[in-house]
Amino acid sequence: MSRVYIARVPTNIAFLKYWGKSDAKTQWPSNNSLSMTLDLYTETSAQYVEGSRHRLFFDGKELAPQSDFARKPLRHLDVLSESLGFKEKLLIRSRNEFPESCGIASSASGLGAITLASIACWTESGSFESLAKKAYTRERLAELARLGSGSACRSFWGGFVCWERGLSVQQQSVRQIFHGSHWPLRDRIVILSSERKTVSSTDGHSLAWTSPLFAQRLEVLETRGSKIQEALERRDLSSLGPLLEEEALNMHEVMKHSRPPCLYLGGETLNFLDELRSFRQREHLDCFFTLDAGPNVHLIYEEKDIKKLDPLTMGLKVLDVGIGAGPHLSRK
Ligand code: 2P0
Repeated sequence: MSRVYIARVPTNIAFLKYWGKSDAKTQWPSNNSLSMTLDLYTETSAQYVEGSRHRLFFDGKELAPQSDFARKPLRHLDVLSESLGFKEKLLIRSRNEFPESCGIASSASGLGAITLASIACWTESGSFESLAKKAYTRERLAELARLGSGSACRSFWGGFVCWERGLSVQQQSVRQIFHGSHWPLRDRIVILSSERKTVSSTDGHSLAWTSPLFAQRLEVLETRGSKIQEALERRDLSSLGPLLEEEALNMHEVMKHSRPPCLYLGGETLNFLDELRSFRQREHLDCFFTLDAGPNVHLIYEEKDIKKLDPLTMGLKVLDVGIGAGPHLSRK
């Protein structure tokens, strides 16, 4: 029987957002992005399977190849096997280690995990060291994951990670800028809606250029990115927080003004953000929000304030996670 290769790849939350691509085919982003890796994983196993096609299971159930959920990972497996020259078909089993229907359908962890598990299986490698000996360094794995989903490349390191677009497709790079121990921030994800979004992130990216606010956004991002890095270096949450909020709202303004508009934020989100503002003023608390391409709110704060945050999120569905150490690979 063939061996089973198991990848655990975390999701990440962007502090400086990837929104808009300069080239979709090669997944070249329009700007640099920077994220915090979360302690929240997708676990995916891969093993050889008989037959003429890959088979994909999610949470124990086989996915029909044409289903919405299966299309992106299956296309990615084809891209990987064609570009790397691996012919064997794979049996892939995937599950998210976060509660079902919590509204965090992370393509970063999902596509990252399928990349790591499949390449580990094809090259029969049970560790990152063994992969590197076969020329699959972490950088190369991240680059291959990026072809499946841009944000997945940032999930190959723990702590704080920067994806730099460089001056050409080939020059882009991903690297850890600070280890998680530098500043173990936390993310309390407030789940305000678990419905599937109407515009996927991939479709949203292509609309960015139709927004009259996009060019202006690109002009300020370099400065904002440098300020975010400086605040991280100094572990200065009162400087970092307002930058995170400004960045999240700026991305959503671009989305809102694209044609057609991408409206990810509803009244519930805006009301919660108002509550957050008055709560932190009242309590003198350093806790700031950021947003993804969806209505849920990510509260970024320091561990010492974990209890102080409870009154704000009481009665709401939340997922409270720490900073993550990055991906893991094993085999059995
Ligand atoms: C990010 N997002 O930086 C931003 C913030 C969503 C909002 O990266 O087309 O799923 O697969 O490359 O990676 C979501 O985009 O898009 C995303 P594709 P992806 O995290």
